[in-house]
Amino acid sequence: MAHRWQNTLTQDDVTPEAMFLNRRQMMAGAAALGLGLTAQPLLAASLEPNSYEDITSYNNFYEFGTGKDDPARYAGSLKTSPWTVKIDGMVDRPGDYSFDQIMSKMTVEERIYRFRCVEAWSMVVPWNGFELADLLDMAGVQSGAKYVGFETAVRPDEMPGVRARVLDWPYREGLRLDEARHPLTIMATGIYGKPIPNQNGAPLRLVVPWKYGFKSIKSIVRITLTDKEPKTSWNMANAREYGFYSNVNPEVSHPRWSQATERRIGGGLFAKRQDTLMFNGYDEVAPLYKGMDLKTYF
Ligand SMILES: Nc1nc2c(c(=O)[nH]1)N[C@H]1C(S)=C(S)[C@@H](COP(=O)(O)O)O[C@H]1N2
Ligand SMILES: [Mo]
Repeated sequence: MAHRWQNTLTQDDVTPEAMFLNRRQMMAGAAALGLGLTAQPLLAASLEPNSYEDITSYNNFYEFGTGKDDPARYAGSLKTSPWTVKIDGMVDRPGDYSFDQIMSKMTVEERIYRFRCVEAWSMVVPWNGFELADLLDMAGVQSGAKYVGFETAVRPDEMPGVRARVLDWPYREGLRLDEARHPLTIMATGIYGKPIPNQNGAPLRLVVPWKYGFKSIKSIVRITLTDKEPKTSWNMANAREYGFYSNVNPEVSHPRWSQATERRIGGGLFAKRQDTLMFNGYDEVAPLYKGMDLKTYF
């Protein structure tokens, strides 16, 4: 049966969680034997993903409340089908694209990424998704475009959190076009080979693994190409604490806490904190910021 979160024409059938785990053990075994491995499996072997339970029960999704367990409790009321993403601004083919229309054109793959929240906790998540660059190409980015803006759905009837004015809804995020087109930047549509749960941003959400988690905006309904830096929710709420770039950087403290270390979710109460890595360990993005003072453009 065709699953609506992935394109069965270009992708093998969904990876069941059990198979996924077996494959990981295989990779670890192969690594121990010194067998040649490509970069992606090596990455898979070196990152121990959090459990499905951790990933889907400890969440930030303020449209459903500010508590970590509010999204899992309340996001079930979000109606994610049918779903439409408006792509507008500086594109050749603006329009309302249905989720199914998008998925019929995209190639879904698995990406195991570290995920670092600005609150200094972290997880490792096995996402399923496609590269944002492919979606941008589908709409045809015009030559003057320099930024991409994103917006989350606002549905007071389905989202109890938006009745409170904690943020100026819709939740907004943005990337520079070169960040958006970077091959690490994905739109996630699944976790552990299952459709992405509502609390994690169904039916599609951004994942930018070298930036603090709040940049990875959930349940996207609008993508706008522009030549001006888009307004972003956390920067609008508190510009001193949350910049537009928000690259993970252990050397730049949040005004109220250090970013040098992080607490890995699922490690237990007495687990040792681990060091936070520059760009969350994704050094390949460093050239994007060449010549920029990352203390000023934080
Ligand atoms: N629309 C929307 N997107 C959002 C948020 C939110 O409150 N609303 N929270 C952000 C924050 S702060 C984090 S850490 C991540 C959490 O993603 P997760 O719950 O899948 O781990 O989602 C981000 N995307
Ligand atoms: Mo976060």
